[in-house]
Amino acid sequence: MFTKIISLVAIGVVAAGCSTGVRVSGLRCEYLQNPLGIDVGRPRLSWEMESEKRGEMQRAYEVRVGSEPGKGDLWESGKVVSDQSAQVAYGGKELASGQRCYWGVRVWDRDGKVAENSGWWEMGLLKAGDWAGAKWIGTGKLVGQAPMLRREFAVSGAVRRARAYVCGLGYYELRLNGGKVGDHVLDPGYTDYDKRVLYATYDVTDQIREGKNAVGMVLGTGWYDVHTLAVWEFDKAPWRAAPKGIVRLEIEYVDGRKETVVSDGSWNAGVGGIKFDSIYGGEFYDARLEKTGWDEVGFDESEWAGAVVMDGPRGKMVAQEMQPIRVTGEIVPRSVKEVKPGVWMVDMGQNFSGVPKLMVKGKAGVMVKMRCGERVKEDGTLETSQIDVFVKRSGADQVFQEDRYTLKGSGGVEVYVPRFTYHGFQYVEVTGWAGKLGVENFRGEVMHTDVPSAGEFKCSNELVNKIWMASRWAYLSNLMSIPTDCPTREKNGWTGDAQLAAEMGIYNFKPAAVYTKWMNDVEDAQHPGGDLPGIIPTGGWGYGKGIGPAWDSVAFHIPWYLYQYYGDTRILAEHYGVMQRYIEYLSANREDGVINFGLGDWAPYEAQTPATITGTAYFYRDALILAEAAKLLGKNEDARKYRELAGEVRGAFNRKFFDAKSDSYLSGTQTALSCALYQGLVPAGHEKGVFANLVNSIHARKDHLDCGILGTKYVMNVLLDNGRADLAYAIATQTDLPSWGYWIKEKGATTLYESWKDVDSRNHIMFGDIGAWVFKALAGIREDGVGFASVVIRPEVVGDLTSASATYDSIRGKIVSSWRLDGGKIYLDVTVPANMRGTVYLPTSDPTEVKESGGEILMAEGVDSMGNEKGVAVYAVGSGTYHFVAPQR
Ligand code: RAM
Repeated sequence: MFTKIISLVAIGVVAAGCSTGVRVSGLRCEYLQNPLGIDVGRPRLSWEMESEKRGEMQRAYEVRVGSEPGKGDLWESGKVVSDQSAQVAYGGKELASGQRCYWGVRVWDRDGKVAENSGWWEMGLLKAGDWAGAKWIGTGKLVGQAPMLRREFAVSGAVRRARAYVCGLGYYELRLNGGKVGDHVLDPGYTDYDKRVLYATYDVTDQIREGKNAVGMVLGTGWYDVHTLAVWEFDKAPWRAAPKGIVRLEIEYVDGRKETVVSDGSWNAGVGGIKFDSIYGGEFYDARLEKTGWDEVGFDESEWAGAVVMDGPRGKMVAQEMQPIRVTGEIVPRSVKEVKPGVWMVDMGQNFSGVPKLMVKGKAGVMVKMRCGERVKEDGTLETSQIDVFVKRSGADQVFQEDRYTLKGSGGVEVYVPRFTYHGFQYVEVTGWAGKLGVENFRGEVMHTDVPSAGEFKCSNELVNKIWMASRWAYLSNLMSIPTDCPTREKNGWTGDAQLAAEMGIYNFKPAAVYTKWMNDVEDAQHPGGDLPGIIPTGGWGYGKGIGPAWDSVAFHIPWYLYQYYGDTRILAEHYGVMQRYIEYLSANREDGVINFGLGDWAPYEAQTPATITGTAYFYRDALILAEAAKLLGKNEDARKYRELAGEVRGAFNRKFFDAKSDSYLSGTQTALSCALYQGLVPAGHEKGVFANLVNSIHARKDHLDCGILGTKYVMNVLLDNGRADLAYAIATQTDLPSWGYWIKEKGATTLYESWKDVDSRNHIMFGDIGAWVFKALAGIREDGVGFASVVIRPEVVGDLTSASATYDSIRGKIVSSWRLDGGKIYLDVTVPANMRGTVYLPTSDPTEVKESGGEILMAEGVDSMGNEKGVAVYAVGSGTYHFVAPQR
């Protein structure tokens, strides 16, 4: 990327007045904070070192793991001289099911000062035998009201600790003594239930009491029992069966006795208010059928039958080691209007994934219908034709994103939140209510996999801020235990969309645990011959030559990003076989050295790029990633073989598609040119020529993109990496077709769309890499090395921008880059966390005039990145906060 690297100088200057204490924070186990239910045998630990001191590094660490806080009886790493602070694998005694492990880490700084901190993790149920006695139970009925299962049990003494291990398919809600257990919704995460089934672990110590207790479970259909029409035939999924659940409660008394309560034939089964639930359709709830007190002691079960013991799913039970889906926020509607007599429209003001919440007071039997969607028609009513096409096409008489609530007439305000469905929507069309409705009657419950935020961004251009914000909403709306394409029409784990959005996700959130889980799903989905489906999980649809490498490459790119951004080599090791089988599959299916099948630059504007170009280019990148992974894993023979294969593919690619005379690639589109550059396929000496052609083709479009989802990611990154961030910025700030700004300005978008012309879904993330680009380009925060051992801060001062700032919570700690222009000067504030190095590229007209924190500057030199750029001062820095001031360029 940068051809001239400046010699490093160690910087150890202590800014006056700063505290110099060293601290350790951010302790994680398998990317999670103090997790319950880990079933990885050797969990990996990470922490962050903190210090205000410049140039601070971790000289050594020591990890102790014990059965009690402060003890090291399970493992002591000893003092390890290393700056490693992530992916440190537990190396002690074999751990048992349910075992609580307390760990502490100690770090030594450069002066030998020590800091420490502690955390814990708890093992899940490691062996199938741990579920002994627990049976899968339900009502045995395929379609009908949501099953409710209950049982009472006695607790004979003071409880020291209690755990609930639970899974309910498709979805469950577990209840104890009248209250919900945990805060998960739409649990468990979606998997191929024939391969793998996720269970959750809850600490229920506080919900259990001495004496009589009641446990209950409600089951939804979810992805396990798709009984309504689905886009890709999930109603025929091989795993499909009637809802069922399994529970194991483990109670430990203060006096050491242990007791377990398990789901079995002794439970009773009934039904209540949920009359219908469907992942696509919605939920119907009749409050008159509610069974008040069913989850409490003393409920009259005389009308309930015995629970039916059922065959369990075929998949193995594994711990759900990722953040669950939660309700993460509540939206107050912007307006509620009567658009036609009796037809009310609720405008949430934000497109998102979740469910509407209804709060009304009225007579028993009144049914309120809520249909959710992303658009309204001219007459003000709901428009769903862009998202319910597959239902309409089939002619099926089926509801879509529709919730119904029938009042019980309690006399008070009745509150209804659908439990076993979710929708993508901004608008809710409400009918069936005779009276007036207002903002006070509705809320929007925002739902998604609850990944912590990692990045914040802000700049002086409001449009760019809005695009960034829309990308975040689109990403989260499409993170529902798997990355999805849209929260409406499909809700599917489209691999191409996920592959393109992964870096955006990593810059903005902490999705490593979700991706780790989803890579298992990818592995589960692969055919023995290497073929991968376009949607994961799949019920069988999407194999063969229809989709192809641009989508399937997710099996390479996501593990590689986890390695690059978090230093995760285990993910490469674990899924090495998937990559290898896929590469062998592509090798066997090339024609004349190239790939002639699959999807290409999907959802283009006008220019069409042959899929053979982008597909073959992914083949090349994938072979290289595999070769690199092989090298890292010590498989040298494989490394050589796949590097050679990559070379062959590169040769074939250029032979077939490259015209050396014009420095162009077949079709000459922005996507073709940027693809060759982005994937590193351009023959040496021709990079500048191809790049010039790309720039010209962008100018020919009046500085607009003319790409689909693949080209959009390539063009923006290639421009940035070749010194034309200004042109990328011009593209990013357009407001006419095709552009992100068009969606924002013309359509009032609050999420990203599926198509430039806005004819499809309004909540796709596949054009979303812009949400990573703003961090890389405008704030200039770029990973440099592996796992942020070092960072490059290289803000691009472009266009009308007068300021930009971002923070990024990397695996090694928080990075800050913030700049502003003022009075002919550029002010740049940079924070590099302890245990990280950085290189700062400061744009200035005069590198000799740079001041830093009012003090002497340590090193400045012009850098030449493409042989045509001057006016950048470059500093090698250690950790610390730096305030640069320099003449504006
Ligand atoms: C659509 C999906 C997805 C895309 C595929 C090819 O059905 O919504 O975004 O990856 O097509």
